[in-house]
Amino acid sequence: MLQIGQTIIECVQGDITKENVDCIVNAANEHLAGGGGVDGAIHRAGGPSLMAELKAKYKGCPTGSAVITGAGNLSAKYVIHAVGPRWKDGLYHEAEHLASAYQKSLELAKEHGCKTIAFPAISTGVYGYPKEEAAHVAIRAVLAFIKTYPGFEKIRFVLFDAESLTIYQKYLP
Ligand code: AR6
Repeated sequence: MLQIGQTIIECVQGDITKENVDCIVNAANEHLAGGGGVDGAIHRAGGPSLMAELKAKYKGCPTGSAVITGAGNLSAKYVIHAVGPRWKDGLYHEAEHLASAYQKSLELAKEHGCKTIAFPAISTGVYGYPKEEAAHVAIRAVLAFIKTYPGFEKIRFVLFDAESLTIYQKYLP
């Protein structure tokens, strides 16, 4: 846990669909088409209204950006669908795109008056981003954002596997 101003940044192991926060972030794809991993879990738990809203409002979402919908049956108010990069070899602006996915998510959360937000480890599943590097990028992006905007109360990284939790705990003890 790390506290900067009024913002608590913490990491926990768990299923992000169970989080009691204003908004949860999804690791989506550019087509906003749904899929496996955390995306599948969020759409299953949230119900069909998420996909209906995505289809009605958005044509897709470029890598490094994010869009927002309601959260259907989830206890969160919003789901932010962020698109992280597929990992190639680190020479294709992966870090920049990943940082941007976190930053855009935080901007949307701020615009919608959210005080609490939960992130998964975007890109570290199907998209193959090395977990340690991805954690650095994620934490750096969050710290940079809260320097300019101190209004969040809680930013949680919800890690599905023990390995990811251990990595985050090194930086957010
Ligand atoms: N709660 C929290 N984290 C989870 C959960 C959960 N319920 N389920 C999985 N994770 P991934 P990506 C972790 O593959 O790499 C989808 O098909 C998982 O262990 O969900 O960004 C999309 O539609 C991993 O650490 O997302 C895209 O096509 C992290 O979430 C593509 O996968 C991200 O893994 C996006 O790939």
